[in-house]
Amino acid sequence: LEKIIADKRKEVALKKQLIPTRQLEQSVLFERETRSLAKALREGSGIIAEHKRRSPSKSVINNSLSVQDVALGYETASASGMSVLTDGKYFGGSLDDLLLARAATTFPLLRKEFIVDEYQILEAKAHGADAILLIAASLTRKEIEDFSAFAKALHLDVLCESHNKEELLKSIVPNVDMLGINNRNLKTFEVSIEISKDLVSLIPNDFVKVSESGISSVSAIKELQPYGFEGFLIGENFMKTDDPGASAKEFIE
Ligand code: IGP
Repeated sequence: LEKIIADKRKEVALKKQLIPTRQLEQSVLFERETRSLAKALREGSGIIAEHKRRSPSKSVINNSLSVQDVALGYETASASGMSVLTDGKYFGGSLDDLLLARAATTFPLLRKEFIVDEYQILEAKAHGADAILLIAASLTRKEIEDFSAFAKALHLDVLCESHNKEELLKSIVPNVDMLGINNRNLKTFEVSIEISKDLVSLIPNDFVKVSESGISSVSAIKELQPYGFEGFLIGENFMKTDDPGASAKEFIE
């Protein structure tokens, strides 16, 4: 994770020089009215289905699908929203993926990225996102406060993810809408949904509670719901199949 963050800081510094914020703010999508992912989770299936080509822990998951088809499949399956990984180096994603997912659908989109700078929040908005992810492990409380306030001012929802008590307590910030518990340790890649169960009691009720990663069965969701989880972020389980939309549909029905 430290390496990813260090690379990301360099990447953002370079992009800032090439594409000024003014240019992002002038994009057509900057005018679009966003849709709340938090609200969609509360009112719908609760599934956030992810577009994920590869990952540091699994290498290739799926490299042969078009992001538009995946997006449309997820929307048709009644997912509450979609998470689009935009990191290139470690996940094989891009901001173009976000743009194409936006072009294909109208449901809420989450920009899944390692956010270290407000600039990336402007990029998210300019490429059609409705929500951003903040990763507590790599941010200070002050950064979580500042980035979430910045996102709110752009009418973007904020999902802040943690993996342990310290990170979670740091994430309880008024402008955060959804608190995610990542069942995967981003440092060791170990996964267990018990992490969600262990930490959930620390989350105040005004946040939408989201369990992330390693969810591969409907029974896991049934197990987590009584703990108050209303959102479930699922990537690999859908993306490893030839038709992620159809897998999501089966799962949601
Ligand atoms: C999805 P999975 O195990 O269903 O593919 O996990 C999602 O939770 C995972 O991709 C993720 C992630 C992240 C990726 C959660 N937090 C932060 C990159 C960065």
